[in-house]
Amino acid sequence: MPTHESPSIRLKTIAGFSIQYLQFMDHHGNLTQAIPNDITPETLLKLYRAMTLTRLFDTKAINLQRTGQMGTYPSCHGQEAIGAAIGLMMRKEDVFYPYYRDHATFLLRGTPMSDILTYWGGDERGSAFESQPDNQDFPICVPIADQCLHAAGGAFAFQYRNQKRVAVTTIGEGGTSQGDFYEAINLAGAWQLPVVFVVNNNQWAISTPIHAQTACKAIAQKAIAAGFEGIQVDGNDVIAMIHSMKYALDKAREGKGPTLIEAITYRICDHTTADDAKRYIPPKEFDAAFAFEPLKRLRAYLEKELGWDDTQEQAMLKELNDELQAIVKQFLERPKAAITDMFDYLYETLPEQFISQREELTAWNNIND
Ligand SMILES: Cc1ncc(C[n+]2csc(CCOP(=O)(O)OP(=O)(O)O)c2C)c(N)n1
Repeated sequence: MPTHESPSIRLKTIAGFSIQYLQFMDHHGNLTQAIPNDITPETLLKLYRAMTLTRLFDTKAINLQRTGQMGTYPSCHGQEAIGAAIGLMMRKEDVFYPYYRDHATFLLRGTPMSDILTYWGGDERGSAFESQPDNQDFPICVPIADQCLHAAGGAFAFQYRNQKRVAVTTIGEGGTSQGDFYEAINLAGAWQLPVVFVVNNNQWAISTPIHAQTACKAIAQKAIAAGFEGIQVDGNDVIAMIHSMKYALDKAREGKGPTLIEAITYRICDHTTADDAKRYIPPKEFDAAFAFEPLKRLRAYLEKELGWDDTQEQAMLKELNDELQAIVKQFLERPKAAITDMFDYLYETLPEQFISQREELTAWNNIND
């Protein structure tokens, strides 16, 4: 990088930074360093189960969309380790400010997955978590980066009230180009808020590749500009993900401020069901990324270290498929929301032009019902 310095001009260094990268397990499921003692076989089996169910859920959700039973859906194929680690490590009293690729987190936080399908079915009741009156997690946020501001605000409330709670928010690497993200990290740093920013760096923001998105070497370095720690983690290594989540959550709970975790992964799927990634991702690059995905390596590790075998795998798959069927049944059997809801809850008094639209829609619905 060019600098001001020249043989005749000397400058004094007043700050510098480095970004560290964490990995415990490579893509063959081999350890690259010893794993921390608090990560037990039970924990890893729980994660494996949750990540597998997330993958089945994902496939099912795409099928529901393709058969006209659900709306647009963003897959998290190949990115399950990120969401699973967040969901496992957050405490109940913490609050989650999600973006739209966090199905594994919802699963592990005990959110009814039929609510998530309801949401993607275009029905806002899916965000209400009606069966969980204590659930304070925020709704899925599709407008890019808004959720980071909500998380900073929530974290300020926890700090102000002296509560030992942490706000956790997620965002894609592309989303970190948005102003709202910078405003949120700036506030988090200035006030040392108890918030964790997890960036799902899946290399693509729809069709924009990371190299066109930013000149930064690492997204994690954006935290340095805001005055707090940023770390880069192998986001397909669930062990590294849970370790870094634990670190960041403990730190925030102890009043030691925010952390940004950049989770490196790859989007081995379309952006959403409304996209066709084949039109812009080079096939070789796309296919090569499958070798690094998180489930395959965790299974390889479990086979080597815990003797996980095919009989156990098949038994687990049977249970998970039954669980999934129950989720889908609950979603499909939920009575439909009234078609007029979109008019009835936005304004106190419906503006003139919408009154006739509401009537027209009601008449159309009566004919087609
Ligand atoms: C404010 C805003 N601008 C544009 C969009 C359209 N949009 C939806 S997803 C997306 C790309 C996001 O990419 P990234 O942040 O990398 O996350 P990823 O989807 O890859 O997980 C864009 C531009 C939006 N939802 N909100």
